[in-house]
Amino acid sequence: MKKSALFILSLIWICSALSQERFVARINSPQVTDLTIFLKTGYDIAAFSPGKYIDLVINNQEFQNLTAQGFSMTVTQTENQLKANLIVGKALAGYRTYADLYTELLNIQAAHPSICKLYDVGDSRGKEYSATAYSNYKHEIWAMKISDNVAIEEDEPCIYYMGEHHAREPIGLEVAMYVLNYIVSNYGINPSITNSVNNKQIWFMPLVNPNGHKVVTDEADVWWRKNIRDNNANSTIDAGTTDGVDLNRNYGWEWGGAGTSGDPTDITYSGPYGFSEPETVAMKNMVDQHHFVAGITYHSYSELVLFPYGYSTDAFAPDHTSLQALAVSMANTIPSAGGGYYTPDKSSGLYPSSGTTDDYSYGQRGVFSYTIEIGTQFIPPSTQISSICADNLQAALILLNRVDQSTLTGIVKNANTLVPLEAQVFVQGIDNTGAYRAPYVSDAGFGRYYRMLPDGNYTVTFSLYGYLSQTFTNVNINNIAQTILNVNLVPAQAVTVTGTVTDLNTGLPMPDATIQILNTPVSAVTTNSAGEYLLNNVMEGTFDFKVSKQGYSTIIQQCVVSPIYHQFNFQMQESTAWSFESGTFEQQWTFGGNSPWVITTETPYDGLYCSRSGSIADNQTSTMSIVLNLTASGMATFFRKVSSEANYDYLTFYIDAVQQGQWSGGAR
Ligand code: 0X9
Ligand code: ZN
Repeated sequence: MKKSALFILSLIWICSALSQERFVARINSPQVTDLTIFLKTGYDIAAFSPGKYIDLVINNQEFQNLTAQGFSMTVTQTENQLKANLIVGKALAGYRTYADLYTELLNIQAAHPSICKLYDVGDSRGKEYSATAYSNYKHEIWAMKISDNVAIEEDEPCIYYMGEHHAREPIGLEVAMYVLNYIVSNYGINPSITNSVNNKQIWFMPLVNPNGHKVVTDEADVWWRKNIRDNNANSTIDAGTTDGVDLNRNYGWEWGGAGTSGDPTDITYSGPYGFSEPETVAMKNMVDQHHFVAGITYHSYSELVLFPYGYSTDAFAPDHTSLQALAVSMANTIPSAGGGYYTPDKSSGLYPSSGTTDDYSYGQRGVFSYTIEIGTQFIPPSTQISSICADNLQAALILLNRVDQSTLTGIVKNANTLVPLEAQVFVQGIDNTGAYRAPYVSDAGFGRYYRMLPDGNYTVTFSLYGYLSQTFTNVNINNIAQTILNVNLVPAQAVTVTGTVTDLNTGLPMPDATIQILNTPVSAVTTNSAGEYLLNNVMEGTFDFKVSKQGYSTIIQQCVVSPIYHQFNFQMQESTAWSFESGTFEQQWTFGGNSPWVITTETPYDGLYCSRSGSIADNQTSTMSIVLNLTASGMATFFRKVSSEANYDYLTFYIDAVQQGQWSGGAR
């Protein structure tokens, strides 16, 4: 009796272990809509090659469900195969462990102290936890800088190479280390490399996710992708996807948007807020502190060279043309397993995902940042590591050298004191195109800027509050060399700006209207009882004035302030306006659909609050309406921000049930 009970117990255990075991299943020649379905239903998408295949990490139950739904699938990578491929230990010509990496970095630094310096750029998540489960996870994030005068921040462009955000993608660490070793060992031998080391600052962050890497190299879970944030606060590293944040969803650019999950147990969990994880903060600090112009973050797999933006198919980078050109030239050098070469694509072409390294790096700092999806499987057999690395070298060197031509560069200084200035460098035809990117500015330390552009002639404007702007026309950019344009900005004069605000309909002066000069340090003022305002110490220049008052339409108007013109009058039109600044909805609003709208502090147009649609699933709606009894005709306007699946999910605006407008994707 006892024996059979034991037997049954162990049988059940084996069955559940088998059904829980995950593997990669491939759907060949998928329909365009298939990927959308898997993205929406929260599947773990291993890879996607447009038109060719979708790979999913699933278990037996999911395999059966999908087969029942009519998908024809083949298993391409089993857990045992991953483990067999994963020969661990550098001594075995396998994948580096954290310890291998650290020892090697120290050795490289010791052997080449004049050009290599190792920096501890932050703690891993595991280092913060005290529970015993984390005692072997006290890893640091290491960054190696390679340059002459390596201990000094020089006036030279910085380039980065990062490896392994995702734990199950250890080939990224290998490729980053291969490029590092190649550069170090060719210094003083290969003139091009010597030149790059002398005139650039090259940063390697080969292992972004050391905790996750350990989970994989220990074979505790070879499917691990995220870091090891203790989501359920139980002080242990839970099997499956319960713990961890997807580090490539945790960057603070369009954080939490398309292609991310707010559910901690999901494989693409973006974390509680942007930059919540120490690993991404380490990278943020790097990008904020050094003058990067280009970088690669290595992932696997799909044989792709991806460039920003990735958060929406509709959001094109202002630098799209030159970003794409560089992706094409890199991709054309990396041989694909099935013949041909890697495919260059805008990141969202793979699938839209938000909060990624590249979108932050490019969006915030204008860095030409790329994701290279290496190979055709998560963990290629260790025997293939060296050839895969060698195949990726040339692309890394092309990126390294991009800034040497088809680039506008120079230093911006104060014309009187020659102190370097952090000035905006605006290129017509580039910066006024595409989706939002933070204005490109020269660095504070040297006043240096780099603009990598398509060849041609440009009009470029240099501006900084407190200085007179300067515009240069016919600035020629070519592939022979850099174009150098040093600019000395002349300090502007301070003037007193005055004016009046009146009611458009009555002509009467308007007290208590607020006047702001946007994007300047000038403090806002309000009009007095005669509708007059006065702003002291405004520097001459061209600015957007914002005039607002409760019950009136806000005015945003460009004004050119100079010692001659410094009086600006405004007329405001009465309107019924809602800005949700009380933090709750006024009672006139009604809600419908599957989920009501909510008041949030996320991305308000002005003030602290705005209204956001409720979270909904497929074929659901979230509506917000108001009844207005108007005595005269008028205009209805609103500010909106849309982040949805382009051409599938829409924000729609109706008046009296007649559709007035519709927006989808990343449209603003
Ligand atoms: O999903 C990711 O983070 C990357 N793929 S991976 O299979 N290595 O996980 C791709 C990120 C590229 N960016 C976008 N698709 N937006
Ligand atoms: Zn990845």
